[in-house]
Amino acid sequence: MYDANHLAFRLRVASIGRENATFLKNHQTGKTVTYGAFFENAERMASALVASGLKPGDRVAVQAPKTQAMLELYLGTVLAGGVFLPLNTAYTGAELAYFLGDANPRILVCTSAKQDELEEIASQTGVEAVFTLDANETGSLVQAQFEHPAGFKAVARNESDLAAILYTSGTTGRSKGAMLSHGALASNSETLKDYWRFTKDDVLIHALPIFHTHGLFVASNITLMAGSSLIFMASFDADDILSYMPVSSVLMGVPTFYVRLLGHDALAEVSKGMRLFVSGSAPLLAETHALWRKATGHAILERYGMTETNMNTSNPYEGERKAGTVGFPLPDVELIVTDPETGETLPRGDIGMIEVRGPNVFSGYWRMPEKTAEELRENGYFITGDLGKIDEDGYVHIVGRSKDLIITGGYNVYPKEIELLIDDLPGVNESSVIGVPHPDFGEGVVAVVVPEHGVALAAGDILDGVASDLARFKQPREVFIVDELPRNTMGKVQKNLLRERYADVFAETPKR
Ligand code: MLC
Ligand code: AMP
Repeated sequence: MYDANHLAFRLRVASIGRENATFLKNHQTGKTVTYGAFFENAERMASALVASGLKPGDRVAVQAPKTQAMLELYLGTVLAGGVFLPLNTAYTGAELAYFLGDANPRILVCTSAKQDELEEIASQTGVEAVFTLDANETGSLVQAQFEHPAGFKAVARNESDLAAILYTSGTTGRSKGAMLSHGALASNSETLKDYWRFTKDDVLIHALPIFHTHGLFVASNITLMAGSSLIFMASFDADDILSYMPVSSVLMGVPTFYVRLLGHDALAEVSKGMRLFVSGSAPLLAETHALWRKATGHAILERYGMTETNMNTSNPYEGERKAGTVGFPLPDVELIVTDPETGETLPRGDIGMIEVRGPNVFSGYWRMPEKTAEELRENGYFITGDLGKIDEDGYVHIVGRSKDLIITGGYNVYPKEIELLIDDLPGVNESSVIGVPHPDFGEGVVAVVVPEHGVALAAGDILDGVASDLARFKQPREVFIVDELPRNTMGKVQKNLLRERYADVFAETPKR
């Protein structure tokens, strides 16, 4: 039914013979699904996709709520030899138009609320079929899925064939599609499963979105590979998570999860039986690490990854989990720190550019050979854009970023994309977008705007002006109108000065 290189096979192997074991419990409906039923559903989904015209290598783009059907669509796409392309549910029509135009998917799956708008865009970008995922709606892929029997024979794939494309924003303001192969995804999940000691007895609280690396590949793939089970929640809710801790063993989250959970009195009691807390996607403050340990007795295990590489490093399962560090390179991952100017490898302890190489690294940016060549060296090292060092004990520290990037609640926001939109608004001369400390999201987005001479602009003009084009999480939370931006002698805007000036803007914001 499956062949050994195939991601779907490697995800299935642990549950062969355990078809009646629970794979997923749906928090919203209370229903559970067994491994047997889940894989059968994925096979039906694969048949439905093929019947709709999917050929090996075709992209299946999906912007839909987090449901079991979406996980079946992921696996069904991979089984059918397709390339899964999940999109953040917060993206607006304008943002989606770019992704569809760039990726040219054969099939698009979206919500009925967006169907009319997207069908128009889809018809101009070569999409052949548009579906929804809601079983109760006409035109639902779930209805088509159950018109087919289980037992789909996986389309043969090599390790280097693509299984997914995930878009990641870029410093130029144009998002890039990171091409992820069957081999890269499978090997990284296998490594993490062993490194974090996942077994079939684990129950993972899954409250992350599944359109990104963290929730889709790290959380879902590891669970499948270990034959563990998921408590599947549509989104983060502190009370719900706390209520599941007594019957769970692992939580994976971005730092915002931990900051928010710390505010709850029940934490100490309900977390007693938990085995592991993992944090990533953004820096976890040493203070949060210490407070968590005090409240629960557990040291959060922080790891470091990215869309292009999956996971690169992790604090150890056994041994010291050092706060403020992201631990050691994972088995098979090589990590060096180089001089950003010369590319020479620096001695241990020196701060420089983090570069990584290994089976986890992506295959390049979709239809962007120049960008790929800029960031992926011929010797296989990927230039991450993160600045860091390796300390005397071998732990990797991330100390900053050479890329102009804001990470807010685990989502990446590239200032350039927002600046370009603001600069286009009437009455705007120029703008600068920065990230400053935010007690809940880690960093919050701030726009500093210079109006054209003699024009009176208000913050609301800027916020209203970008609202329909930008996902909510990218929209500035504060806008300051100023006469001029600070510049250095070369004329470059000094963002560091702006970050200092507005450092306390969110100081009064509650932590939640
Ligand atoms: C929601 N909002 C955000 C936001 N999330 N704003 C900024 N940053 C965010 N991350 C907006 C909402 O639209 C809303 O707007 C307001 O903020 C308050 O929303 P909320 O109800 O508090 O948000 P919530 O739904 O609770 O979501 C917060 C969150 C969520 C942190 C739980 O953003 C989340 O799940 N983040 C995880 C992201 C993730 O998985 N990243 C991994 C990327 S992979 P309004 O209009 O009401 O003000 C990767 C690689 C790796 O990075 O290493 O893992
Ligand atoms: P993304 O492009 O969404 O995959 O985000 C990847 C980026 O998130 C990395 O390049 C880092 O800058 C950041 N990141 C991920 N994990 C961590 C971490 N544990 N600590 C600090 N930064 C992190």
